[in-house]
Amino acid sequence: MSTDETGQDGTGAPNTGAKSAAAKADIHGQGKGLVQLITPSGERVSHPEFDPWVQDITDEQLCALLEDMTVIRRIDVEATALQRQGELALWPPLLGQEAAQVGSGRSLRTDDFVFSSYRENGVAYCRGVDLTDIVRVWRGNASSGWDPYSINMATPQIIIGAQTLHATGYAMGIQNDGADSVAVTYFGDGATSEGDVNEAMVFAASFQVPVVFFCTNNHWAISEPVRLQSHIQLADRAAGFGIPSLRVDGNDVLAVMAATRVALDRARRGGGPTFIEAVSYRMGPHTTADDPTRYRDANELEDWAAKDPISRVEALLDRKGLLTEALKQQVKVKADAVARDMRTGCTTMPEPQPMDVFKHVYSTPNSWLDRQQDHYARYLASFGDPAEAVSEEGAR
Ligand SMILES: Cc1ncc(C[n+]2csc(CCOP(=O)(O)OP(=O)(O)O)c2C)c(N)n1
Ligand SMILES: [Mg+2]
Repeated sequence: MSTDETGQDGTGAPNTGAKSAAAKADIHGQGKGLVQLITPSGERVSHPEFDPWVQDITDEQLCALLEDMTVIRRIDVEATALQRQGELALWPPLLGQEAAQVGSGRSLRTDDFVFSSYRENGVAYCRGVDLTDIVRVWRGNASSGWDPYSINMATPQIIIGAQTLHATGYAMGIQNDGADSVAVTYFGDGATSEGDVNEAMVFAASFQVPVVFFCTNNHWAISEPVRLQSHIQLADRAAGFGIPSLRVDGNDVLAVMAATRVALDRARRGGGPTFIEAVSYRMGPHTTADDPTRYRDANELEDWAAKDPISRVEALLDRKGLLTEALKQQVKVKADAVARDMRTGCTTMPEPQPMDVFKHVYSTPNSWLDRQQDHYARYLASFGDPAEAVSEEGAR
């Protein structure tokens, strides 16, 4: 921990003035107390406490992690292009957060259940989501992308932090069932200031339920910097709830994996919740509707680009003599194929029909909705057959 409980930087200096601004920036950067196993230049550094949690990861698995991260970056680039081409209404990029998502996503068991925000498209990829389902909602084609039980991941939550309550409730269910699966909830730095997240942590701690609070500190909540949201490290907020926390380099896929495994293990053994702060950076805009150049310094982006999660795994593999042309080609082919499938799925998905608006409102029929449905069907019929209208137009 690099700060005391008053948010001071350990030098006794109060949080005012220029010195304090620097201290706060350091609190949220890659300062002391950060678990790191791969440095930005690709050096594997030893960490006695966390090394054992990833000692089973083979060179082949490291290559697979590189592939995953490259694929999700490719998905992100493709989806951003689809939005720019008018095929999607909006897209929330995850550029820079690949290690946080893959390191944690690949640590989960199939029977664990994920409750995420809108940005965890990489986690969804790890859960095996159909890529067309990822973009379905962003195309405005459906109100929900997939059946949560098909991949044990709820569809993305837009209401900031609400998913943490769902995860805690689900974890209470796991506890009642006597199962050893875990609910894992993903949210951002900004979400930690929301009532929902705080309430979820109170309940999780009170009942010691198997939930992992995975907070991706990407330094920004739209245009609000994390240093304004919290004068202490976010991981230290958990202590106030009696929840143990880990602060990990979120751009280091192995460190994230180790931390997630620690938290999952504790939860499975009945040890209750853990809060993980994955320190990363949102290298792109908040969404495709945002222009971050209006509120953040280009130097900041440059600093974080030097800590890129993908290039550091490439550097590590290179040091090991594993970054061959064949591997690079294999990863590229896979990423291109996934992006192509997503694009095809997006541009060829059938348009929803007007009456579909009544689907999935209630699980059982009810007369009130039936009446509305009949009324709407009659209203639509009053326009005649749209296909005929088009052909008459053509004949004129
Ligand atoms: C309850 C609620 N308040 C406000 C918003 C508007 N909003 C959308 S994203 C966002 C910022 C979230 O920041 P953070 O939690 O750090 O997640 P990030 O977007 O950085 O992944 C806000 C305030 C919302 N969707 N829900
Ligand atoms: Mg954020």
